[in-house]
Parts: sequence; structure tokens; C-alpha cells
Amino acid sequence: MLYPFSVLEPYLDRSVDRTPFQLFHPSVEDMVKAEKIFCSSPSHRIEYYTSAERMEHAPTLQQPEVCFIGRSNVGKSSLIRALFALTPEVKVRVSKTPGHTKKMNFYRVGRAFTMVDMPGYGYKAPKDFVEMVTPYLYTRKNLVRTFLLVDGGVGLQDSDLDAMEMCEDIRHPYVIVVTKIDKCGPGALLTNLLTLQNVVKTQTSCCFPQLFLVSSLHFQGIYLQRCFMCHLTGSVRLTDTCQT
Ligand SMILES: Nc1nc2c(ncn2[C@@H]2O[C@H](COP(=O)(O)OP(=O)(O)OP(=O)(O)O)[C@@H](O)[C@H]2O)c(=O)[nH]1
Ligand SMILES: [Mg+2]
Repeated sequence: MLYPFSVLEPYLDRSVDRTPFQLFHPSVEDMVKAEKIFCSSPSHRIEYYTSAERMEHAPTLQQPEVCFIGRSNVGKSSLIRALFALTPEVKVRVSKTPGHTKKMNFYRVGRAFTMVDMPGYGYKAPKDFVEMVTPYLYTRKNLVRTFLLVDGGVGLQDSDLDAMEMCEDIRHPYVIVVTKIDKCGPGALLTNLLTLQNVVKTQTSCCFPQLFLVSSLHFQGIYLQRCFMCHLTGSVRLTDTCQT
């Protein structure tokens, strides 16, 4: 549950370097601190804030922001819903039909940070992506990290490479989250992971070198993801000497 990669590790050949898969390794104490940030209270309200169809309608916010991009149906809204599982009153809509999220949806995590769910790319939605997400990525001042989601069973697609190239062009820090790891067998998942790992290593300079594995359905990797997000936004100061 905490480190989904550890389940896959026995399937890996001994010659494969494990280091890039576990760079961010917070203590349990850090994870507990992050869990608290994801609990809503009267003085720390977690809530849907607003939606925007164009960059000019996006709210001006000072607090750090993270956003979620990826192909339609990859599981962006589901991941946000899983991250907010401790506050089920925050409704995040997901759908089997690709192209469901049509606006940029802003969610506030108290005064700690904002999370933005984006329309997907790759299927029926390139227009939304080009008109909304691209200007957002190019101009959003308080954006501290983009989470680029890739389906673990499908692997890297051309449209993902285009999105990565855009982040590289802007020189904007991003991190790859591998989704739906419950849906495919370890063999297919590992093959896709190693390909991804190789692309990150050889073709990127702004991508965080660790891939984060999640299943929003079974909550695998969600605790680590919460902690990483709190760390990136400065909401949790890590107690130990893990690398980021
Ligand atoms: N098995 C499994 N299914 C998932 C997981 N995450 C999402 N799904 C399913 O994938 C479908 C799409 O999920 P969404 O979260 O709506 O995908 P999205 O990326 O927000 O899609 P758009 O808004 O269309 O861009 C839904 O049927 C989800 O239930 C997961 O971790 N495991
Ligand atoms: Mg969505």
C-alpha cells in the first residue's frame, strides 16, 4: 500500500538499479503529517473552489499549486478523488467516458496549496487541452509541480511524449505518475515502467527521476503521493534525509 514498487521488485532482474524507483522515501512520521493536511477542519478547509474554461477565468491565488495532466481516461480525477478520500464531502466526478473533465477544476487544501484537475489530451479533447492547459502551464506563476499521469497498462503514448516535450520546453518541473496499477499484471507493468524509466533518464531534464505508482481504486501509492505533494508545496518538512 505504501510503496507499490516493493511488490514488483522481486520480478526485477538483479542487475537492474532500484535506486531511481525509491528516491522519495519519507518516514512514517512524515506520512502521518501529510495525512493531517488532507483532513478538513474548520480552520483548514478542503474544498472545491472554482472552475475555469479559459486562463483569464482562472482565480489568482498566492498559495502553491499542483496540476494533473494526462490522456483522457488515464485517471486524473480518480487520483484527486482518492487523495481526498479523507474528506468525502469534496465531490470529484469521474467517468468511464473519456473527455469527461471539460474545465480546469480548482480544489483548495486550506491555505496549504491548490490542486487543479485538467481536461485530458489524446481523445476528443485536444482543443480543450490546447486552449486551456497549454496557456495555464506557460503562465501560471504559483504552479510548483505538474503531475503527468500515464496508464500503467498502456504505457507511454505519443501524446504523452508531446506533453513531456512541452514541460521540457517550458523548463517546468514535472513528475510522472503511473496509474491503474491494479489493472495489469506485473510483467506488462514492469515492461512499461522500464521503458518509461529509460525515457525519463535519457530524454528529460525537468522530470523528477522517480516514477510514482498508484491505484486510485485500491489506494496503492496514495499515502506516498499525499506526502510527496505536501513536501513539494512546503506543507510538510521532511524529518529524514530523503532525496528529492
Ligand atoms: N482499475 C482502475 N480503474 C481506474 C483507476 N483510476 C481510474 N480508473 C477508471 O478509469 C476511468 C477514467 O477515470 P477518470 O478519473 O475520470 O479519468 P480522467 O483522466 O479524469 O479522464 P478525463 O476527465 O476524461 O480526462 C474511470 O472509469 C475510473 O473508474 C485505477 O486506479 N484503477
Ligand atoms: Mg477527469
